[in-house]
Amino acid sequence: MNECLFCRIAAREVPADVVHESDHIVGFRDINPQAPTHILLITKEHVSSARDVDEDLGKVLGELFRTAAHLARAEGIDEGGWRLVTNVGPDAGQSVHHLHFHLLGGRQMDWPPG
Ligand code: DGP
Repeated sequence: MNECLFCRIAAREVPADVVHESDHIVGFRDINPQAPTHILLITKEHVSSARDVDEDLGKVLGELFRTAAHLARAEGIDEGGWRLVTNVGPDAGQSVHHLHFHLLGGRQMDWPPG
């Protein structure tokens, strides 16, 4: 059995509030939302983090960015603005070692992040 939590969510072995699915990516709501909209976008293919992205993933990441923009419009956060962020490694606070992007919006955000 695959031990990766996000692989298991992508395979629908672990329940999640899925808001988008294609052949290559899945979007689902974060279990611990940090903003009114907090969606995680993951590649179905297991990649540990942005550190491990290779050229072959370029098309999938293009789709992921277009999906983020589409979901931002669908969530009604496009006008106010949104953030798309991926954490790599312990200093950034990466806790799940499967490439994912946080789509956050619906409130004023600070910069730099904490
Ligand atoms: P990061 O810290 O960048 O690795 O983000 C991991 C995110 O994953 C964190 O915001 C919480 C979320 N998360 C962890 N476990 C689950 C889960 O079982 N379901 C859902 N929907 N989100 C989860």
